[in-house]
Amino acid sequence: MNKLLRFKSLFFILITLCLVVVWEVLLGKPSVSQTLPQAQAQIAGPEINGTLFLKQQDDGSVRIWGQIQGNPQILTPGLHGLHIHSAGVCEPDASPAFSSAGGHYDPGPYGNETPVENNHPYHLGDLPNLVVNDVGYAVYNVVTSRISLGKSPVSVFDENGSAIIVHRFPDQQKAGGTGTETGGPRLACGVVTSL
Ligand SMILES: [Cu+2]
Repeated sequence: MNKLLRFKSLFFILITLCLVVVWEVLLGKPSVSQTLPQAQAQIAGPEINGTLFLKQQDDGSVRIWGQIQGNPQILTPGLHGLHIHSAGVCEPDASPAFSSAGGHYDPGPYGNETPVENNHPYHLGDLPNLVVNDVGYAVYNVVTSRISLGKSPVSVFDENGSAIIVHRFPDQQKAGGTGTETGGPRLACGVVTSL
């Protein structure tokens, strides 16, 4: 290779590198790591529907917010247990309804998802109650540091996914409580899906 050709090749490489730097710096192309994971769950059950959104926060916690409404004869005024369950499966016709969503999300070597009473209210998927008003409408807005939407040992996006369940009764958040005291029958369900 003659000297001129080598010089031309080097020059071409340098120009290309400069253009890449200008593209990244001046045009402010966002890097993937700046985007915090988001997800949603379309909540559905007999005469109940709604949407919950989930967003990873800067501090690593996850905010969960949205609205759920239903026939007030079914989604009765007052408190209703709401949890992240261990499998991303919502089957209203399962017996009992939505039982295929499994127990409360609780991964790890000492996880104890079922029977739910054994480790309640210490599961990673245990959350504050949904508060329903007189016409069967509820706004939910909580922050939990127990789960993650990203790559993490506590990510809700594990092998079999996760689902959010709304229960008939209040979750009394009580250790050693019965199945009924953790919320009882399942009224509605939504698979957590990445946005
Ligand atoms: Cu539950």
